[in-house]
Amino acid sequence: MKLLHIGDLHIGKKVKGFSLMEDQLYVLQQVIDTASEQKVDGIIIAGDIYDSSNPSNEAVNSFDKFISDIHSLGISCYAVSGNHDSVYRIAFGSNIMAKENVYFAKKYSGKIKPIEADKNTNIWLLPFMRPVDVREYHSDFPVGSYEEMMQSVIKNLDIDKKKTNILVAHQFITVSGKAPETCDSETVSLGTLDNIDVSNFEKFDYVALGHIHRPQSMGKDTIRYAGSPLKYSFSEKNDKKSMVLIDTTGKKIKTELIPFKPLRDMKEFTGTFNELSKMPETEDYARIVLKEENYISDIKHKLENNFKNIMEIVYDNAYTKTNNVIETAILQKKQTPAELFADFYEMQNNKKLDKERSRIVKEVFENMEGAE
Ligand SMILES: [Mn+2]
Repeated sequence: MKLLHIGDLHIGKKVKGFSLMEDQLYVLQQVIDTASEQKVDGIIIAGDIYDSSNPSNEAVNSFDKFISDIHSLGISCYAVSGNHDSVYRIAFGSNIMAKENVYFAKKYSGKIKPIEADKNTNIWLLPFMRPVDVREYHSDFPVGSYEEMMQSVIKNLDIDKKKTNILVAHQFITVSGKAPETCDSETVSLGTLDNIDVSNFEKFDYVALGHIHRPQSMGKDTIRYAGSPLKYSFSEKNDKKSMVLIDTTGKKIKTELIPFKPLRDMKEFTGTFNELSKMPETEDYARIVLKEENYISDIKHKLENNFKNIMEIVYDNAYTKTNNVIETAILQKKQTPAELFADFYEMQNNKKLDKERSRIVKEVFENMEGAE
């Protein structure tokens, strides 16, 4: 079987107020084109289909077109919901659509049956889950952590080892405690709370993961985050987004990364105003790092001749450098709001807050606390 693995579409996502719908339709079309060129048998969508559990009409309409296009190719679709999706809304009509080989994972209810993708291949669809979603169905197993949740779910699967088993999941996976490379556009919890070690997936021949937006394998080639099809933050400016082509026909599963070409890239441009205004015109989403000591009025407007889609402008100069140092210093100290204000006053005015002013500031903060 040949399958395409994608994930974290976040259809309907806005970045810095820009709708990316046109960019999203552009990359979804590449999925359809690749599926057709490569003659794949199905497309796996590993969660975060939408950016919101209550997606906009436009987002729903775009996804509807996408699954209709997949269906028109005469191939299957295997999709799960992510932490951004509503599992109930994603699974709406799933029994009916399954008759047309469009499969959506339902809310977990204690038992999962595989989808027999062909006579040798079973595909297991797990929606994004929290321990609370599983606990009531597995009272015989401790389900405190995400790891225990996954162990109890997998323990309960009737895995036929003679077949190729593919798992689709949307979770935070680690390799012996090592976390995947994350970026700013994901919603992941801090710490080790939702970690699930990769060793729990030994029974599967391929694990199609979603959740992390940077494409990467987890310990071995056949356990992968597809990554998002587009950059959704400037922390991803150097990322190469791709879909995974999986071939299960040989003895060993083969994977190949097929790059996405964005309609507009997301890039950072650094320079003085003079340098920037000599740069070639671009439609790419731009973060401008302006190396100017003095502020330039109406700068966005002035730069828009060259940069058609400016998402962010920041100054890199002596003032912003010291400010960053000051901000970090403030964050490291534990101070009351009144003490913080006194520090700020001193910074701005080069003299200490006098007694009378201190009294007023203290009173203001006390009143604010009282009002809460
Ligand atoms: Mn995501």
